[in-house]
Amino acid sequence: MSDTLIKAADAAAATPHPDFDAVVVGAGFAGLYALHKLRDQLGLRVCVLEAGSGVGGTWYWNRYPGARCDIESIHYSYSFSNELQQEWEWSEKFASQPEILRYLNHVADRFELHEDITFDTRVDSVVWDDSTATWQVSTDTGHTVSARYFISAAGNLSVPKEPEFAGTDVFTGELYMTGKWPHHDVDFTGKRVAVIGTGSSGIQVITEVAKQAEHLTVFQRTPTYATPLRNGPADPDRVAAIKATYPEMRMASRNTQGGIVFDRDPLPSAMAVTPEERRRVYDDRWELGGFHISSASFNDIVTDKAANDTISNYVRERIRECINDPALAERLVPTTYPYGTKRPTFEAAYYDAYNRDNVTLVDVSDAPITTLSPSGLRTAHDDYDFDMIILATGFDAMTGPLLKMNITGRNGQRLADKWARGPRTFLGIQVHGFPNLFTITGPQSPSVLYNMPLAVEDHVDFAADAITYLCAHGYNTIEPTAEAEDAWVVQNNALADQSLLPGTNSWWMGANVPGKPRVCLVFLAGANVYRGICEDVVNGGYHEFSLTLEGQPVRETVG
Ligand code: N01
Repeated sequence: MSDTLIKAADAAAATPHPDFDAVVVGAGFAGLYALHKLRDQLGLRVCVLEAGSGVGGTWYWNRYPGARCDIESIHYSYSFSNELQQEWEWSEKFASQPEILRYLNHVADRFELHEDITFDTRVDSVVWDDSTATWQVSTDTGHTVSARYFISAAGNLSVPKEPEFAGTDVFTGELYMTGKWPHHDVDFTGKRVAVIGTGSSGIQVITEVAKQAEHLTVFQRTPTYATPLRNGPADPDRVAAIKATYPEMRMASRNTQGGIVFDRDPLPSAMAVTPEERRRVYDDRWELGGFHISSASFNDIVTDKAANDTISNYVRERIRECINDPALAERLVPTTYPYGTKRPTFEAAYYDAYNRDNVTLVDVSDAPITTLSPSGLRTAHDDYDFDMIILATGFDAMTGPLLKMNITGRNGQRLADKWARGPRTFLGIQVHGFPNLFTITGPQSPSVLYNMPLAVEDHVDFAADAITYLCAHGYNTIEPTAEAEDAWVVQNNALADQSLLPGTNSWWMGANVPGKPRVCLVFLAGANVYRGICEDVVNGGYHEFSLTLEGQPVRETVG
């Protein structure tokens, strides 16, 4: 625990003033920028609490072999400092986890952020105290600090999903989770390894483990539609061209749906062109790699089933071409859900792994894994022995990180109770009944469908603007009205219903965690539309919010 937190906790009992103006949870992309923005630009007293022993957030925890970002580095980086974006050099088109972690450490050093971060400290209770208009933030180290503003920068994919099978404590071999990978080297040489899960994490780790393990067995419940990433060394000419107009490029990116300017613009509809033209577009985006195929082909592939069939069939056909054994290929081809209704995955030699003699695919869609055993695992059909098991089974996404902190708002209302049937927010950043709580890239914002560094900058800027507004008017608290929140929830659900997403069991829909409410967790109209809505709210003087001065409402609000 840092001296700052101990001193603040000691002083807490003695003073009615909050220990900090703002407590920020998490020191990943969002928390680092929040600290810089609130401390260095607004002049607030800020404390960052971080469960890990270093900065990096998702890039600190997900250090499994093969971990790499599938958004181009030149986009997947901060834009808030032109000096920073000019001076940092990415070595590859798509950065690996170690390089992103080096970048985030560089940012923390460059902006002197470490000194206000308390590491190895997990927030386990956050309670609003109406009498002092402060949040009381308690940690697993036994300390409580108070703050006027509570900023969750705890991430969207930071709580690994609880295994759906029993026995993780009885397996006597080595057990790993991609989302909590150890800091020591893991040697797969000569080992019989199992990987469970074939999402983004699974396909990256499978690709690497296949090259080393004596034998790799992949347990697949649902095949993925993986398309080529096409990584390579950063192209100096392309980098120079982007850096020459970086601020303009960032602004253009923010005005797109997903926060990335692609090499191609998407066409309006897959159904408005001939089959030959469609094929030409898909082939072209396939060759370009990464998100080009999903985000820069046709605009209606996740809203129109007939349009979707064209891309789903195209990707299926291309997957078949990658696998030598036609029967095995059929087991790797997704058939039960439309392309793009789960988060797209990108591969480099993932399918090649299945052409190796040391890799076996086990389909557990009909015969689920029931338990790990002392020597391996058991499905409804068979027993398997392993030296190592790797869980790549995903996350309790979006709401999990917030609910895990046990947040209690006004009148003792628990966030977990309020969200029992799914999240309720306004703009995905504030919650009625939870004053001065800001959820960076929270549920019902574009979040994971918006290039994350830009998404976190926009949200932190929104929070900073709201705090500045409060300070300028002498107000104590801000929270959305119930009416504004209701309307936002309705709008989110209506957008989801206009898409193909609700029909698929994805983490976007909360459907990967048994018992979790099935509701779309992401605002689907695009970052550009969302930014326009936020701008109107700010320019309109926060009319969708209740504001208080010394505990008294300062105006009757409109919904
Ligand atoms: O998790 P997932 P992830 N028995 O939920 C399977 C980001 N990310 O960690 O589909 C058997 O996608 C599950 O099967 P099913 C990215 O946003 C980005 O891979 O539920 N299998 C699925 O195959 C991504 O979307 C990058 O039927 C079980 C897998 O486990 C998000 O993180 C890299 C099972 C989970 O896939 C999450 O990705 C990594 C069970 N009981 C992550 N339970 C890049 O930028 C679950 N599964 C490249």
